[in-house]
Amino acid sequence: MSAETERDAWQSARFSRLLLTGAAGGVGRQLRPRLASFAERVRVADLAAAMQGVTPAGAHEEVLGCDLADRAAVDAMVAGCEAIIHLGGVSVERPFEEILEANIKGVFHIYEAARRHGVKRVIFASSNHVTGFYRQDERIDAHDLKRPDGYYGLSKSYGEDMAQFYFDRYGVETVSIRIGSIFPEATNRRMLASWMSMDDFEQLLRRALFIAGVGHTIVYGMSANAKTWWDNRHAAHLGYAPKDSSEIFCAKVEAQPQPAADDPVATLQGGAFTAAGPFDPLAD
Ligand code: NAI
Ligand code: 15L
Repeated sequence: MSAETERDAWQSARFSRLLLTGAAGGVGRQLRPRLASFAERVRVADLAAAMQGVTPAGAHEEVLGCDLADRAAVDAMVAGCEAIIHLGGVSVERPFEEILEANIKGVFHIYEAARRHGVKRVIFASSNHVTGFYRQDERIDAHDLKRPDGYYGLSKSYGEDMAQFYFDRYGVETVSIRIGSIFPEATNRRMLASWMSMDDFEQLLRRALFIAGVGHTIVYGMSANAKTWWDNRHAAHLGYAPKDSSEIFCAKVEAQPQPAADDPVATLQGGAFTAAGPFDPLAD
Protein backbone atom coordinates (compact mmCIF):
# COMPACT_ATOMS: atom_id res chain seq x y z
CA MET A 1 0.00 0.00 0.00
CA SER A 2 1.41 3.43 -0.89
CA ALA A 3 1.84 5.97 1.90
CA GLU A 4 -0.95 8.04 0.36
CA THR A 5 -3.37 5.09 0.16
CA GLU A 6 -2.56 4.14 3.73
CA ARG A 7 -3.11 7.73 4.86
CA ASP A 8 -6.58 7.82 3.26
CA ALA A 9 -7.64 4.27 4.20
CA TRP A 10 -9.67 5.55 7.17
CA GLN A 11 -12.28 6.98 4.79
CA SER A 12 -13.50 3.61 3.59
CA ALA A 13 -12.50 1.36 6.51
CA ARG A 14 -15.13 -0.80 8.26
CA PHE A 15 -15.15 -2.93 11.36
CA SER A 16 -16.66 -6.39 11.38
CA ARG A 17 -18.70 -5.57 14.49
CA LEU A 18 -19.08 -2.24 16.30
CA LEU A 19 -20.81 -1.75 19.67
CA LEU A 20 -22.87 1.37 20.40
CA THR A 21 -23.87 1.84 24.06
CA GLY A 22 -26.48 4.41 25.06
CA ALA A 23 -28.27 3.61 21.78
CA ALA A 24 -31.70 4.64 23.12
CA GLY A 25 -30.50 8.10 24.21
CA GLY A 26 -30.78 11.40 22.38
CA VAL A 27 -27.45 11.11 20.58
CA GLY A 28 -27.60 7.33 20.14
CA ARG A 29 -30.97 7.45 18.38
CA GLN A 30 -29.71 10.04 15.88
CA LEU A 31 -26.45 8.19 15.36
CA ARG A 32 -27.81 4.70 14.68
CA PRO A 33 -28.76 5.19 11.02
CA ARG A 34 -25.34 6.72 10.33
CA LEU A 35 -23.37 3.73 11.56
CA ALA A 36 -24.25 1.27 8.78
CA SER A 37 -21.18 2.41 6.83
CA PHE A 38 -18.90 2.02 9.87
CA ALA A 39 -19.28 -1.75 10.33
CA GLU A 40 -20.80 -4.89 8.84
CA ARG A 41 -22.66 -5.48 12.11
CA VAL A 42 -23.63 -2.84 14.67
CA ARG A 43 -24.64 -4.02 18.16
CA VAL A 44 -26.91 -1.34 19.62
CA ALA A 45 -27.30 -1.52 23.39
CA ASP A 46 -28.92 0.32 26.30
CA LEU A 47 -30.74 -0.59 29.52
CA ALA A 48 -33.21 -3.44 28.87
CA ALA A 49 -36.15 -1.16 29.72
CA ALA A 50 -34.94 1.47 27.25
CA MET A 51 -34.51 -1.12 24.48
CA GLN A 52 -37.96 -2.62 24.94
CA GLY A 53 -39.79 -2.41 21.63
CA VAL A 54 -36.66 -1.29 19.76
CA THR A 55 -36.25 -3.38 16.63
CA PRO A 56 -33.12 -3.72 14.43
CA ALA A 57 -33.00 -0.93 11.83
CA GLY A 58 -31.72 -3.41 9.23
CA ALA A 59 -29.93 -6.71 8.79
CA HIS A 60 -26.73 -5.11 10.07
CA GLU A 61 -28.13 -4.31 13.55
CA GLU A 62 -28.26 -6.44 16.70
CA VAL A 63 -30.34 -5.05 19.60
CA LEU A 64 -29.29 -5.76 23.18
CA GLY A 65 -30.38 -4.79 26.70
CA CYS A 66 -27.53 -4.44 29.20
CA ASP A 67 -26.94 -2.58 32.48
CA LEU A 68 -23.46 -1.05 32.49
CA ALA A 69 -23.29 -1.66 36.25
CA ASP A 70 -23.37 -5.45 35.66
CA ARG A 71 -19.80 -6.59 34.93
CA ALA A 72 -20.68 -10.03 33.51
CA ALA A 73 -23.41 -8.60 31.29
CA VAL A 74 -21.03 -5.92 29.93
CA ASP A 75 -18.41 -8.59 29.23
CA ALA A 76 -20.94 -10.58 27.20
CA MET A 77 -22.07 -7.42 25.37
CA VAL A 78 -18.52 -6.55 24.29
CA ALA A 79 -17.55 -10.09 23.21
CA GLY A 80 -17.10 -10.24 19.43
CA CYS A 81 -16.85 -6.45 18.92
CA GLU A 82 -13.81 -4.81 17.30
CA ALA A 83 -14.62 -1.31 18.49
CA ILE A 84 -16.93 0.50 20.91
CA ILE A 85 -18.69 3.86 20.83
CA HIS A 86 -19.47 4.32 24.51
CA LEU A 87 -22.35 6.78 24.93
CA GLY A 88 -24.18 4.95 27.73
CA GLY A 89 -24.52 6.30 31.25
CA VAL A 90 -26.03 9.13 33.26
CA SER A 91 -25.69 12.23 31.09
CA VAL A 92 -26.51 15.05 33.52
CA GLU A 93 -25.59 16.08 37.06
CA ARG A 94 -27.08 13.60 39.57
CA PRO A 95 -26.35 12.29 43.10
CA PHE A 96 -23.03 10.48 43.36
CA GLU A 97 -24.60 7.06 43.99
CA GLU A 98 -26.34 7.11 40.56
CA ILE A 99 -23.20 8.30 38.80
CA LEU A 100 -21.16 5.61 40.57
CA GLU A 101 -23.16 2.74 39.11
CA ALA A 102 -23.63 3.81 35.50
CA ASN A 103 -20.55 5.95 34.85
CA ILE A 104 -17.77 4.95 37.25
CA LYS A 105 -18.37 1.20 37.50
CA GLY A 106 -19.75 1.24 33.97
CA VAL A 107 -16.63 2.65 32.35
CA PHE A 108 -14.44 0.19 34.27
CA HIS A 109 -16.59 -2.69 33.02
CA ILE A 110 -16.32 -1.42 29.44
CA TYR A 111 -12.49 -1.22 29.57
CA GLU A 112 -12.07 -4.56 31.32
CA ALA A 113 -14.23 -6.20 28.68
CA ALA A 114 -12.30 -4.33 25.96
CA ARG A 115 -9.03 -5.72 27.32
CA ARG A 116 -10.38 -9.26 27.66
CA HIS A 117 -11.85 -9.34 24.15
CA GLY A 118 -9.07 -7.55 22.26
CA VAL A 119 -11.12 -4.48 21.30
CA LYS A 120 -9.01 -2.25 19.02
CA ARG A 121 -10.54 1.16 19.63
CA VAL A 122 -12.91 2.83 22.09
CA ILE A 123 -14.65 6.17 21.61
CA PHE A 124 -15.47 7.55 25.03
CA ALA A 125 -18.26 10.13 25.15
CA SER A 126 -16.61 12.50 27.60
CA SER A 127 -17.99 15.97 28.24
CA ASN A 128 -17.18 19.66 28.35
CA HIS A 129 -18.15 19.35 32.04
CA VAL A 130 -14.66 17.91 32.71
CA THR A 131 -13.52 21.53 32.43
CA GLY A 132 -16.76 23.30 33.35
CA PHE A 133 -15.27 25.60 35.99
CA TYR A 134 -13.24 27.60 33.45
CA ARG A 135 -14.67 31.01 32.70
CA GLN A 136 -16.31 31.70 29.37
CA ASP A 137 -13.67 34.34 28.63
CA GLU A 138 -10.89 31.72 28.88
CA ARG A 139 -9.67 29.57 25.98
CA ILE A 140 -8.39 26.16 27.01
CA ASP A 141 -6.97 23.02 25.43
CA ALA A 142 -6.81 19.34 26.34
CA HIS A 143 -3.61 19.79 28.37
CA ASP A 144 -5.08 22.36 30.72
CA LEU A 145 -5.93 21.31 34.27
CA LYS A 146 -9.24 19.48 34.54
CA ARG A 147 -11.83 21.43 36.52
CA PRO A 148 -14.91 19.13 36.70
CA ASP A 149 -18.12 20.93 37.56
CA GLY A 150 -19.91 18.12 39.47
CA TYR A 151 -20.10 14.36 40.05
CA TYR A 152 -21.06 13.92 36.40
CA GLY A 153 -18.01 15.90 35.20
CA LEU A 154 -15.86 13.98 37.69
CA SER A 155 -17.07 10.68 36.25
CA LYS A 156 -16.10 11.80 32.75
CA SER A 157 -12.70 12.91 34.06
CA TYR A 158 -12.29 9.46 35.62
CA GLY A 159 -13.33 7.84 32.34
CA GLU A 160 -10.57 9.77 30.54
CA ASP A 161 -8.04 8.58 33.13
CA MET A 162 -9.30 5.03 32.70
CA ALA A 163 -8.79 5.38 28.94
CA GLN A 164 -5.20 6.61 29.43
CA PHE A 165 -4.45 3.73 31.81
CA TYR A 166 -5.84 1.07 29.48
CA PHE A 167 -3.73 2.48 26.66
CA ASP A 168 -0.52 2.71 28.70
CA ARG A 169 -0.98 -0.69 30.34
CA TYR A 170 -2.78 -2.75 27.69
CA GLY A 171 -2.56 -0.82 24.40
CA VAL A 172 -6.33 -0.29 24.05
CA GLU A 173 -6.64 2.94 22.04
CA THR A 174 -9.27 5.58 22.84
CA VAL A 175 -10.44 8.91 21.55
CA SER A 176 -12.17 10.76 24.40
CA ILE A 177 -14.53 13.31 22.89
CA ARG A 178 -15.34 16.14 25.30
CA ILE A 179 -18.69 16.78 23.68
CA GLY A 180 -20.05 20.31 23.93
CA SER A 181 -23.78 20.23 23.14
CA ILE A 182 -25.16 17.80 20.53
CA PHE A 183 -28.73 18.83 19.96
CA PRO A 184 -30.66 19.62 16.78
CA GLU A 185 -30.36 23.36 17.58
CA ALA A 186 -28.38 25.72 19.80
CA THR A 187 -31.14 27.02 22.06
CA ASN A 188 -29.29 29.48 24.34
CA ARG A 189 -26.26 31.79 24.34
CA ARG A 190 -23.97 29.23 25.97
CA MET A 191 -24.75 26.72 23.24
CA LEU A 192 -23.65 29.17 20.56
CA ALA A 193 -20.13 28.25 21.75
CA SER A 194 -20.67 24.59 22.69
CA TRP A 195 -22.96 23.36 19.90
CA MET A 196 -22.01 20.42 17.68
CA SER A 197 -24.03 19.19 14.70
CA MET A 198 -24.67 15.52 14.09
CA ASP A 199 -22.88 15.72 10.71
CA ASP A 200 -19.76 17.07 12.41
CA PHE A 201 -20.03 14.43 15.14
CA GLU A 202 -20.22 11.72 12.45
CA GLN A 203 -17.11 13.10 10.74
CA LEU A 204 -15.21 13.20 14.02
CA LEU A 205 -16.32 9.68 14.91
CA ARG A 206 -15.14 8.26 11.59
CA ARG A 207 -11.73 9.85 12.03
CA ALA A 208 -11.54 8.85 15.70
CA LEU A 209 -12.40 5.24 14.91
CA PHE A 210 -10.24 4.66 11.83
CA ILE A 211 -7.21 6.97 11.81
CA ALA A 212 -4.16 4.96 12.88
CA GLY A 213 -2.13 5.56 16.02
CA VAL A 214 -4.38 7.71 18.21
CA GLY A 215 -3.11 6.29 21.52
CA HIS A 216 -5.34 8.17 23.91
CA THR A 217 -6.42 11.42 22.31
CA ILE A 218 -8.68 14.00 23.92
CA VAL A 219 -10.65 16.22 21.55
CA TYR A 220 -13.39 18.78 22.19
CA GLY A 221 -16.53 17.95 20.23
CA MET A 222 -17.78 21.21 18.73
CA SER A 223 -18.77 22.60 15.36
CA ALA A 224 -16.98 25.51 13.64
CA ASN A 225 -18.78 28.05 15.86
CA ALA A 226 -17.83 31.74 15.60
CA LYS A 227 -17.40 31.91 19.36
CA THR A 228 -15.35 29.13 20.94
CA TRP A 229 -13.71 28.33 24.30
CA TRP A 230 -11.75 25.29 23.16
CA ASP A 231 -8.56 24.74 21.18
CA ASN A 232 -8.09 21.30 19.59
CA ARG A 233 -4.34 21.72 18.86
CA HIS A 234 -3.48 18.46 20.68
CA ALA A 235 -5.84 16.49 18.47
CA ALA A 236 -4.61 17.92 15.15
CA HIS A 237 -3.55 14.40 14.03
CA LEU A 238 -7.25 13.50 13.74
CA GLY A 239 -7.63 16.12 10.99
CA TYR A 240 -11.12 16.99 12.24
CA ALA A 241 -12.50 19.87 10.16
CA PRO A 242 -16.05 20.79 11.26
CA LYS A 243 -18.33 22.13 8.53
CA ASP A 244 -21.32 23.48 10.48
CA SER A 245 -21.69 26.52 12.72
CA SER A 246 -24.12 27.70 15.40
CA GLU A 247 -24.35 31.05 13.53
CA ILE A 248 -27.65 29.88 11.97
CA PHE A 249 -29.27 29.96 15.44
CA CYS A 250 -27.78 33.29 16.50
CA ALA A 251 -30.72 35.62 15.73
CA LYS A 252 -33.25 33.40 17.52
CA VAL A 253 -31.00 32.95 20.57
CA GLU A 254 -30.06 36.62 20.81
CA ALA A 255 -33.75 37.59 20.87
CA GLN A 256 -33.98 35.86 24.26
CA PRO A 257 -33.69 37.94 27.47
CA GLN A 258 -30.11 38.34 28.76
CA PRO A 259 -29.27 36.30 31.88
CA ALA A 260 -27.94 38.25 34.90
CA ALA A 261 -24.27 39.18 34.46
CA ASP A 262 -23.21 36.94 37.38
CA ASP A 263 -25.38 33.94 36.42
CA PRO A 264 -23.11 30.91 35.80
CA VAL A 265 -24.88 30.33 32.48
CA ALA A 266 -23.27 33.59 31.37
CA THR A 267 -19.92 33.30 33.16
CA LEU A 268 -18.76 29.68 33.38
CA GLN A 269 -18.19 27.17 30.57
CA GLY A 270 -20.19 24.49 32.44
CA GLY A 271 -23.17 26.84 32.84
CA ALA A 272 -25.93 25.62 35.18
CA PHE A 273 -24.08 22.35 35.94
CA THR A 274 -21.65 24.38 38.10
CA ALA A 275 -24.47 25.38 40.46
CA ALA A 276 -26.24 21.99 40.84
CA GLY A 277 -26.38 20.21 44.21
CA PRO A 278 -25.51 19.56 46.91
CA PHE A 279 -27.35 16.24 46.95
CA ASP A 280 -27.25 15.52 50.66
CA PRO A 281 -29.46 12.68 51.94
CA LEU A 282 -28.28 13.49 55.50
CA ALA A 283 -29.56 17.09 55.37
CA ASP A 284 -32.50 17.88 57.72
P1 NAI B 1 -28.93 10.41 27.08
O1 NAI B 1 -29.14 10.54 28.54
O2 NAI B 1 -30.03 10.80 26.17
O3 NAI B 1 -28.52 8.90 26.75
C1 NAI B 1 -27.76 8.10 27.61
C2 NAI B 1 -28.25 6.69 27.53
O4 NAI B 1 -27.51 5.90 28.48
C3 NAI B 1 -29.74 6.56 27.91
O5 NAI B 1 -30.46 5.98 26.83
C4 NAI B 1 -29.74 5.69 29.13
O6 NAI B 1 -30.81 4.75 29.18
C5 NAI B 1 -28.39 4.97 29.03
N1 NAI B 1 -27.95 4.51 30.34
C6 NAI B 1 -28.00 5.20 31.53
N2 NAI B 1 -27.60 4.41 32.53
C7 NAI B 1 -27.28 3.21 31.99
C8 NAI B 1 -26.83 1.99 32.53
N3 NAI B 1 -26.61 1.83 33.84
N4 NAI B 1 -26.61 0.96 31.68
C9 NAI B 1 -26.84 1.10 30.35
N5 NAI B 1 -27.27 2.23 29.78
C10 NAI B 1 -27.49 3.28 30.60
O7 NAI B 1 -27.60 11.20 26.72
P2 NAI B 1 -27.13 11.75 25.30
O8 NAI B 1 -27.46 13.19 25.25
O9 NAI B 1 -27.59 10.86 24.23
O10 NAI B 1 -25.55 11.65 25.45
C11 NAI B 1 -24.84 10.48 25.05
C12 NAI B 1 -23.49 10.48 25.75
O11 NAI B 1 -22.75 11.62 25.38
C13 NAI B 1 -23.56 10.48 27.27
O12 NAI B 1 -22.52 9.68 27.79
C14 NAI B 1 -23.34 11.91 27.65
O13 NAI B 1 -22.76 12.02 28.94
C15 NAI B 1 -22.38 12.35 26.55
N6 NAI B 1 -22.49 13.77 26.26
C16 NAI B 1 -23.59 14.26 25.61
C17 NAI B 1 -23.69 15.59 25.33
C18 NAI B 1 -24.83 16.14 24.54
O14 NAI B 1 -24.79 17.33 24.22
N7 NAI B 1 -25.86 15.37 24.20
C19 NAI B 1 -22.66 16.55 25.77
C20 NAI B 1 -21.54 15.92 26.46
C21 NAI B 1 -21.47 14.58 26.68
C1 15L C 1 -23.50 17.28 28.72
O1 15L C 1 -22.51 16.70 29.12
C2 15L C 1 -24.86 16.67 28.80
O2 15L C 1 -24.82 15.28 28.60
C3 15L C 1 -25.85 17.29 27.82
O3 15L C 1 -27.15 16.88 28.19
C4 15L C 1 -25.74 18.81 27.82
O4 15L C 1 -26.12 19.31 29.08
C5 15L C 1 -24.31 19.21 27.51
O5 15L C 1 -23.37 18.58 28.36
C6 15L C 1 -24.06 20.71 27.59
O6 15L C 1 -23.16 21.13 28.29
O7 15L C 1 -24.78 21.44 26.89
